[in-house]
Amino acid sequence: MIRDSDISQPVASLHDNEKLKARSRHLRGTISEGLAAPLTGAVSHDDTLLMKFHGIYQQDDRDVRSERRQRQLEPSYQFMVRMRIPGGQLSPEQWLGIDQLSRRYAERGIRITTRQTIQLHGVRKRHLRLLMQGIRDLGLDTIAACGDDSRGVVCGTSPFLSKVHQQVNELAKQTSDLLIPKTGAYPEIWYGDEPKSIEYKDEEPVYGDLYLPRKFKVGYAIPPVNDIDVYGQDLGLIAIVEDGELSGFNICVGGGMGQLDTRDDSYPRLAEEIGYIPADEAPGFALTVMTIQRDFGDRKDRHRARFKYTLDRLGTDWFLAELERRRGVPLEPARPFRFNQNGDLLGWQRGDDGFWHATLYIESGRVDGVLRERLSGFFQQYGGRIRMTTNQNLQLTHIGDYEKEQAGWRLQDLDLAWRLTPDQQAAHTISCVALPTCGLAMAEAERYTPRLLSVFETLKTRCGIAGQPITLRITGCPNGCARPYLAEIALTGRAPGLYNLYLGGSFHGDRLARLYASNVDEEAFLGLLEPLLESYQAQHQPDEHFGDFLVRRNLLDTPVEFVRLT
Ligand code: SRM
Ligand code: SF4
Repeated sequence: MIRDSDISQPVASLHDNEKLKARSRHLRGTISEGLAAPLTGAVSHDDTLLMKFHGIYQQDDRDVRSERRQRQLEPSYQFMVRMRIPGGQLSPEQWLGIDQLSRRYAERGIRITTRQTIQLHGVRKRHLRLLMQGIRDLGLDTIAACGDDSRGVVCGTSPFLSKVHQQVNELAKQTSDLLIPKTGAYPEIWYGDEPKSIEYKDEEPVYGDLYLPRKFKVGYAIPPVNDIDVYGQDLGLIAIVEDGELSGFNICVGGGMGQLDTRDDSYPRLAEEIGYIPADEAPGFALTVMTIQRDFGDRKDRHRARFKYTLDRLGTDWFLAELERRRGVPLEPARPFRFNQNGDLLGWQRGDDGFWHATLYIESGRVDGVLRERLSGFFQQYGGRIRMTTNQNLQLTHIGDYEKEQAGWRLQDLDLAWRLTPDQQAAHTISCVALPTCGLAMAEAERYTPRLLSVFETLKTRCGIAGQPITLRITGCPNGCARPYLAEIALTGRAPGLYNLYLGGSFHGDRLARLYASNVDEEAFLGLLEPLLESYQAQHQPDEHFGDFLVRRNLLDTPVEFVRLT
């Protein structure tokens, strides 16, 4: 039972999701009963919400939704299962195991996400437990990959490039372990474990009965690469390296992309830098920040519940004072560092210890069909490690000098070598899943990407800037899963074939793009981009990126309004 004294808001005013969490016995609900119900492929509304905390989303195949409705059939229910892989690292055996599970239980291959983990789509209810046990047998799990909790902690660039990279990666893993929910519901429901006790009350010492008001995202970036988009995280930690050693982290708070086109009081927000902490404090520091959000986040209005809104409502000064009260010491001033890009470094790189690492381009992170076959073939004879990136790409890490040449030949043989040096524009483009699985998608994203890349390339060539990398991101709705508002050019879905066009983010991911045109189709947005790209070609300064050029020349000050949807 929750009491008013447990939280900063009266219990009666809580959002229904909060009340559901409170009575769920730490996320048990009636999930087990729902899995056993044979007459439907779905689970109850409440259990769909609780299952998110277990890393599982109920979805339906939207391509066949209306046809099934006409035939008076229930939607084609299926589940998306998201793994929690802090830092995104896997062994080849784990990859091959996931590949097998995806063939057996999922209908859409493997999907690398923008938070460097893996999702399997199209899993039927009857296969869920088998899949979850298969994931456990690989030494992995899905707990808190979704839900109102701390999501998988992301960590930038290859952990094996230097000692500092390894240390930061280890801290990311420790942070993830510290922030993970402790409920016994997960092993009980998915593995059939006996409950440790029927008293659930002490199970969640940090989260309590209500968990968090909303999701909470933590990310570690290692300059000069801002591949994780640190300014889009609820809590971002930027590694500060002094005399070749990791000294600590600059802290930034309150980033987030999600917004609703229907609410003016929802918006993407850039995380603000507030100070510096010594390196070994990082995991505990993340816990302190998360508990401030736990105690003060809005539990009435879910659209205003993210940490960014807590900060804007109560103020950064208030937050700093609360942080100091809980830590006992103020933050030190932020220290100097520099980012020079926010995409992945594709191709081969050599670490300080002499090992090689290769980053392969994977369009929209989708690994299915021939690509899945080829990657499996490669990993069957591969002695290194694997890492997913936050730009949906795949990294082969820890390849010795003597193995590099052989790995190169194998990549050639399997027609994978071109992925080390893909087309510049493709390498700087990411898109979210969207249709047909995402229930919130209003327009295509992943499935539209090949065509978008082709028409955009043609336009760039016509404007004389074919080789210029420009960050381009597309999402099927304004929620921002591909972090569009940090790109130089972004399209966010409004309706089938129609997008809002955002322009002017920075190449380093440290400035928000602005809405330039609403509800534009392909012809319209290409038409709007053409004169801007031409001006850029003719007038940009040496090394100036497209987004910086648009802002310097004030070309975004007058947004263009197009067809308004009724
Ligand atoms: Fe996301 C919801 C997919 C990264 C902001 N996101 C969803 C759901 C679960 C739709 C839903 O709620 O029903 C999508 C599932 C689609 C599907 O069929 O798989 C979904 N989000 C994804 C992924 C798979 C996109 C991708 O193509 O890679 C990413 C999975 C990350 C992971 O492994 O954990 C993904 N989502 C993000 C990011 C990027 C990031 O974290 O770096 C963001 C923006 C950052 C942020 O959180 O502000 C993001 N997703 C959202 C939001 C908006 C949240 C908000 O504050 O308003 C939603 C909607 C919601 O939560 O209500 C959402
Ligand atoms: Fe779905 Fe929207 Fe996220 Fe794309 S941005 S995956 S459409 S919620």
